[in-house]
Amino acid sequence: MAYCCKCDNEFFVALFALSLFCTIFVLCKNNRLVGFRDFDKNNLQMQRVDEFYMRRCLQLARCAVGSTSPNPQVGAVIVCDERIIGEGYHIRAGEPHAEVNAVRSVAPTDRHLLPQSTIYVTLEPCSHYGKTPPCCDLIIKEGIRRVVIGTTDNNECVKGAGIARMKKAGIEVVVGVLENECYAINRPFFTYNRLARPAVTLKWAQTADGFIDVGREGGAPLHISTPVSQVAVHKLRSRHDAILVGTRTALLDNPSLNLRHWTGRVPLRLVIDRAGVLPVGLNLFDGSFPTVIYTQKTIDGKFGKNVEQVELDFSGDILLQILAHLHSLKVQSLLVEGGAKLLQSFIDASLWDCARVEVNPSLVVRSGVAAPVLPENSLVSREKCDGNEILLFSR
Ligand code: AOF
Ligand code: ZN
Repeated sequence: MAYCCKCDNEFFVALFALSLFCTIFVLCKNNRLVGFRDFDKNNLQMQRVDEFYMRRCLQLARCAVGSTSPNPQVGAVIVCDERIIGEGYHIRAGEPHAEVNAVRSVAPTDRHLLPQSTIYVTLEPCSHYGKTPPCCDLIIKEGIRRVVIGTTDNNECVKGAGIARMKKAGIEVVVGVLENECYAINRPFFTYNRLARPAVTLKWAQTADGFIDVGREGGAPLHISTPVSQVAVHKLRSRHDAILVGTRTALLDNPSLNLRHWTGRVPLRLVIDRAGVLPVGLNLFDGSFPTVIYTQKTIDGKFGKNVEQVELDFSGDILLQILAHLHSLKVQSLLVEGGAKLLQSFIDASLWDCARVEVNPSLVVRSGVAAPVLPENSLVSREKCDGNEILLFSR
């Protein structure tokens, strides 16, 4: 009988392929195929753990709300074997960053654990010498083996350089855990860096039929807010670096633009007075807090302490000049409180980021100063506050 070696080989190859196929089939059926499934499971578990600790970082970062500008709010947590061994947050500009406070908080008995630890931080660790030294160098020096970051820092001096330096030092770096939340806590900071201007919030209150005031040349303003919703307004003020009003609002309402129903830092008070008509007796010029007057021509000796006059070219675009001036002062967030003309000019120039509009549903005046008009489709949320409706818009 002729012996065919080729047929024999083909037979064994076919048999081998069949047995391999059967083995894979059985393993898959019984969920026993190690590899992708376990890898996915571990990855998912790791992601959940990372998000858990990042949430704690966000809690910490929020402890400094309203106090860090022009720096961002940042929280950091150091974890070893599922135990938080250190945590901290950035409290005030000029003071240590979150990572520094977290490292400092580690007990002497736990310091040796740092090389086996993960540091979680809401913002990319900085790589530059500002008022404080680079945090990425501290992380490298301490030998921390893994860094989990919420979002990158878009400050010109950092922009990925912190991540690059840590990776180069052999550290495992994960970026983008709870990125949206980590971005949201520092929206003004990111806007300021991205657009070279402060983030602009527009704020007004209006009647049910769309007026912000009755037409008046004196007398008391219309009460649209309630005592409770006023508290929310002052809280909003405390979250901004500066507040701006126009000449007519300053003259008719005589606002103080300070914080009476909430605590915190009083924003820089700003008023536009092109022709220098505002009387020195206004609350804005009481010297209790700094005030800037944007004017065409400064008047010597008219105002006391804490009042500065800044000249603008009123034949040009004054909004851009104001925003540029505020950028130079490192003002990252501006609240525009009126009047209607000034608010509308920010809307028309697309120089706004969000708006808070309070509507009193039971107040109808039929005529007066019409409320500004925002672009269609910009409403993002509505909620109730003491019977009034608070509408939030975003561009
Ligand atoms: C961090 N962690 O907690 C903060 C960071 O003048 P400095 O030294 O305080 O630097 C300010 C810049 O550092 C700030 O603009 C931002 O880019 C970053 N802030 N970085 O690693 C922190 N607050
Ligand atoms: Zn830093």
